[in-house]
Amino acid sequence: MRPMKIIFRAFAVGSMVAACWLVFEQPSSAHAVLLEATPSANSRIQGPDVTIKLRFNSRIDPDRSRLTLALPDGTTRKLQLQTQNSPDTLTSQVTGLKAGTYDLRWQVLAIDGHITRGELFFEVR
Ligand SMILES: [Cu+2]
Repeated sequence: MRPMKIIFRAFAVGSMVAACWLVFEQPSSAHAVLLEATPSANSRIQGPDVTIKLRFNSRIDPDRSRLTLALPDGTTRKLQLQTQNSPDTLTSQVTGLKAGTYDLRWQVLAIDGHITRGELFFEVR
């Protein structure tokens, strides 16, 4: 009985590892991941007008994606997305930014139907 028990345990652990791999690895292959950002994370840039550009690893549905900017005073501003020059990139032009720290939040819908979100901080001087 003992060897059978060990074999069963090994099988159970192996199945769990396989299940985790399916849950965590498989869907992420087409999720939108941020590859490049302007302004880059934690950078200091010159205001008051800033061009925002986010490039992802997959095509983005601009109608179901949004950029929000949290201002130094704590309020948020929904950013107007520009017409896409490239299907994997979102751009926006922001004007009138005063000195301070800004939090750019993005939420995007990738072609596989999954939404991903993230944020990055930058400083306007
Ligand atoms: Cu996905």
